[in-house]
Amino acid sequence: MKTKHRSRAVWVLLAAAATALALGAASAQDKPKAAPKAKPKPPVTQEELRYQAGGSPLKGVEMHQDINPKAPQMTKAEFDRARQVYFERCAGCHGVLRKGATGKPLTSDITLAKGTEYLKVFINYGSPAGMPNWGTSGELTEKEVELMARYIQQTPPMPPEFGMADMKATWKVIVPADKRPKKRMNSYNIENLFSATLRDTGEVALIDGDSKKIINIVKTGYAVHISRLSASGRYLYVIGRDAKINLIDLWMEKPDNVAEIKVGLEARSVDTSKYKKKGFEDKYAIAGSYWPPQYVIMKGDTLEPLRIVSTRGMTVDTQEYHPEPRVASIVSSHFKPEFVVNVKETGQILLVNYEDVNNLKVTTIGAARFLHDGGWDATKRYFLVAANQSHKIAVVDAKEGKLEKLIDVGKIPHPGRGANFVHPKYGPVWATGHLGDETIALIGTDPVKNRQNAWKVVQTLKGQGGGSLFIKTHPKSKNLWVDTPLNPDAKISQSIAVFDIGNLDKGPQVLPIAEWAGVGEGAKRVVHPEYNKAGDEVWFSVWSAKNQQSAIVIVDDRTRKLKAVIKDPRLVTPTGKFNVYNTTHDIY
Ligand code: DHE
Repeated sequence: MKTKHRSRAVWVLLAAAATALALGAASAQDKPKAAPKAKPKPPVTQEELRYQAGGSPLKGVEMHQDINPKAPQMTKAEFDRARQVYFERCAGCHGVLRKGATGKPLTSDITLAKGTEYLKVFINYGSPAGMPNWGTSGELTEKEVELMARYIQQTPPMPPEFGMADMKATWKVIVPADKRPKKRMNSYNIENLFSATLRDTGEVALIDGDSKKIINIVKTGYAVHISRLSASGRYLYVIGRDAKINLIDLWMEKPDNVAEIKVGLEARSVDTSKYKKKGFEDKYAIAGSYWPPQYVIMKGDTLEPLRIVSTRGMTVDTQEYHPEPRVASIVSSHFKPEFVVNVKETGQILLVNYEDVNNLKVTTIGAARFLHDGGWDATKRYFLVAANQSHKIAVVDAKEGKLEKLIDVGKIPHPGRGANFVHPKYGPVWATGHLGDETIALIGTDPVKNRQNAWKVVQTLKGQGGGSLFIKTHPKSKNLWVDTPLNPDAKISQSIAVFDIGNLDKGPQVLPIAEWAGVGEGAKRVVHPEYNKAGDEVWFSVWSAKNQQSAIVIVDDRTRKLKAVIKDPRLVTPTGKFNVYNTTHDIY
């Protein structure tokens, strides 16, 4: 495929250029020392970098400078500036405490041994293993490169912890539960409402899926990330990267915030109790944080924090202590009163039984490192989650409470919640796209009637290219939609690939979604397909910069033709969209 060759060529060129520059510069400036070694692992792609190297809200948090006499001197002002750059550019890959995540560890025992000159070369020119060339790309000035080389030899500053008292101090019940409506006070078809992330304004747009009109724009946390629904579909939970959760009551005349809390300093995931049998419906909410590494169980209708549990612990493979294992995705079991909590850096999956929150029972399932996002199979018994840097999908049997299988897939799987459909040849499958390559892996999910295909990649499709984040279908649809918003080629990032489930071998049709939006200049990345309740429309975000026009494009699922475009000056940087019915019932 042309695209495949082009993206590969870009990576090879980048890697070769970085090697040549890094080695050349090292030999000129730093002769006696060994040049930075080329690691055997494949280079980090541009797609991956764009995804990981986002700013962290920790950049604004005050942290103590611990003076290490062996480290090069830094004034407080220099230290603070470098810390800000670190949390804006580096923490996503190297971790808050520099213990290493996608990127290498940068603890001071390692960096002090390398020395300032060596580190300057590394930061300036990057490395074929994936370190960006921060200096030569112009992202950092010469002065900043030198500053960062000194900074990473200091003892990593530790952000503060965030315990019960901190949470309670931020907790606000805006409308007490007994003052809320006793029945639905609006005439919206709530089940077909969409909560759309407005990433850079820290808001969600509540959009009526029937009329396509914006009902309300609700203020939420910083760089808001995802929305999830309570089991009844009444309450909407929104979490920002700053770990602020907003609880929105969809029964109000104009749905709006009724409670809020901050559960940490940085977070990505929230979910609610979905086990129906013992009255757990809408009873609890759970949120996981990146910093501090912990999860908290809250009262579902007020967000009152009840139990905080740390995720610090041992890695699944080398069984070493990890001080900052971030909580990635959380889903809620339909089989048991359990949350499935995925701990990224340790690779452990926790089944947290919430039957008695004062005596929590937690089953720890060893999977693989760098757990990220995932979803249920169609029966909702099995949870499939990407261990992204391990290039694997882990399958958990939520009924038996055990690891079912670890499956090798393509480079850096990124399913969102994945896509379930019945393959004409292999029976029920769940699909994931990849950030690091153009493939789409279809995994058999039926160990009863299609045993020979269960927990195997039964087919690999070729999409438009790497940089895929989300894949989607619907039980009523014959289409499989795959986005590629992080592909470096604008043609690919601005369009969508759609496969015919009945004839997957035919290859995809490509639809120019960004062009259909008619928004003029901009990055116009097409991201996150989401169905309406009926399963006959697919919604896409056309995601441009904050100061440029964005839009939501709605496609008729049967004809694959443009149905509507939502354009509004308030729709700033729309990314994820969450249909109330599909999110409540985990339909994807
Ligand atoms: Fe996400 C889900 C983490 C960047 C849009 N993202 C998730 C989940 C995690 C995560 C752990 C799973 C939550 C769950 O299911 O409980 N995302 C991260 C990051 O750490 C990362 C790489 C870097 C960062 O700085 O945050 C990151 N994510 C992004 C984006 O840049 C995206 C594309 C745009 C945006 O809005 O920020 C983005 N992430 C999303 C979306 C989902 C998501 C839309 C939910 C998908 C779904 O269908 O459930």
